[in-house]
Amino acid sequence: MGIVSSGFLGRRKRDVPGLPPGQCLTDGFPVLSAGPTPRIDRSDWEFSFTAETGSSRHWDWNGFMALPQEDVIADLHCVTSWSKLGTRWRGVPVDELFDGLDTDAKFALFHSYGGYTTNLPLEDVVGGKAWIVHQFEGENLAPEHGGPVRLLVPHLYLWKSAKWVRGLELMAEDRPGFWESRGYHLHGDPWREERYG
Ligand SMILES: Nc1nc2c(c(=O)[nH]1)N[C@H]1C(S)=C(S)[C@@H](COP(=O)(O)O)O[C@H]1N2
Ligand SMILES: [Mo]
Repeated sequence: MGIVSSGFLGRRKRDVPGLPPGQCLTDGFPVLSAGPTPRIDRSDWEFSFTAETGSSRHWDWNGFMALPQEDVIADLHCVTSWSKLGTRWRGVPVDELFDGLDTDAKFALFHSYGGYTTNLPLEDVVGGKAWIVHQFEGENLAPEHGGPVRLLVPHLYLWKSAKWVRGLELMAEDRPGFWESRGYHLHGDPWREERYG
């Protein structure tokens, strides 16, 4: 008597460790941008952090590079269904931007050069879960992938990792960003397939 497991073929791909449901592996690094690539010189680049109280802090390139840096190995998961495992980045933990700041805010909105935005619960960007990165695989981050710096939030779908990031705004109430106001999920956990709605 033959025993046929109906899920056998499909299961092989899904059983790759680190690959969330509905995702396929890629060795390439697709570029997904909603508009043209902004070109920002490091000498012109500035990052602004505004708290829900209205108080703000700013970093220019040298100030940002003087913050503590970390090397990060991360798996990337795009909602369009590709995943890329084991990528290497270097940058500043988002936690460092909060140094000495006491906040009651529950949500964050990141702003990019070019106008892109993305919203996240604050608990998803602090506690060692998110970085503002300027190197990919040991090289300066290429403009099409978000250089000079992008946000990296690897535990959520990649649309949350805002390229060309230039600001962080803390909010008492949640406000949808670019893709979130066009039907993408407010949270975006790839392990729960929080893709849309
Ligand atoms: N500023 C900005 N950031 C962005 C985007 C964008 O269009 N503009 N696209 C998002 C989406 S949908 C994805 S999947 C990733 C793609 O990053 P990559 O082009 O480096 O692969 O960037 C995210 N960050
Ligand atoms: Mo995406």
